[in-house]
Amino acid sequence: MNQERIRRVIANMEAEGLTQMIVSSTASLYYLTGLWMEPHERMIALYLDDTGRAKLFGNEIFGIVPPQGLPLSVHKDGENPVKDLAREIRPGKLGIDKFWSSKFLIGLMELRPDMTPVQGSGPVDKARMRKDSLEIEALRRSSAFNDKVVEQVIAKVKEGAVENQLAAEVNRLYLELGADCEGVQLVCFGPNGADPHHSADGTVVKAGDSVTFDIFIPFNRYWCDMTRTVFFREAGEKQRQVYDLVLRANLAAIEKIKPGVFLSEIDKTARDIIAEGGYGPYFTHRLGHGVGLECHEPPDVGNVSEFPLEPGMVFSVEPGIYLPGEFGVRIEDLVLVTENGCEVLNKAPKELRIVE
Ligand SMILES: [Mn+2]
Repeated sequence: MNQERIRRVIANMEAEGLTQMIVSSTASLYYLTGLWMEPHERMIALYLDDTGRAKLFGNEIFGIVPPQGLPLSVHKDGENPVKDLAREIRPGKLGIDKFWSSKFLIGLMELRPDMTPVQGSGPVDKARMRKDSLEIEALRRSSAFNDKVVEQVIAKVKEGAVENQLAAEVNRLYLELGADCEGVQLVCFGPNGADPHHSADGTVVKAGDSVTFDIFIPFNRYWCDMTRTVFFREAGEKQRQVYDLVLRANLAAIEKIKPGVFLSEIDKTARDIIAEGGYGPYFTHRLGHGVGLECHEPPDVGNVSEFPLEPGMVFSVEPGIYLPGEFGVRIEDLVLVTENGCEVLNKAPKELRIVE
């Protein structure tokens, strides 16, 4: 168990008026215990109270070897998975991890009608928002790999290039550098770029297409996530104008980042620039999201994100403009909030590029 992290989680519990909770998400459990477990439909739960008493409950099939000092209670398939957990909890409020399956929660409520479940992800999510030095090193390293990969794949945008073949190439390059797995990489040509989540298909590149790469994977559990948009052979006046606007939004938002500023202000900085340029309705998503053990994790960088920035936060800054039937531009970097500003983890160039 990482005692420093547990200590921060308990302080967050106290701030939220929680005396006990259940941590169940794979990433949060790993964060606290160092155990990476994907339970799928089976049950896993770490019980934690405000005195620091912790106990892990899981199916025997996981073969859990708990870290020293963490008691483990094992159940088998066919048994009620929450039976032992129900004995452990105290009456009153119990914080529940946001993705814990309702089948376990309802089972627990049936056994313990004196327990009141409440949202319980906050304490761990907030601790995870401020990365410690080990995490920062891992995130820097992942983004450095991403910078390499994006350059190598941009160099492959040539006559006859196909979206899904470039996406496969990104995964191949990632694995070569030691990525944990393969992922779903977004590669979008021309009008496909107007869909922020277009999945790479058999589309072949044409002269004048915008080419967007949004590529992300974990290395050693910590994610990178970056987007670059280039143009194939030529870029028209409108494409240049839109690119310039998105780049200015990206740079202005980054410029604004320092401890104490609200996340919503960072979002607004980028959004105002795009709106003033006349494309407000075409920037359809939040500015960014936290990144760490998950590709998308708190905090949200959006217009309702009333969190002040704190040193150690890592999140994406990814303004975009999406013009249906025409093209799309998104430029995304990961940033680390420092004591007096921020460090941009991605170094791949951002000036407008026309390839081949
Ligand atoms: Mn992203």
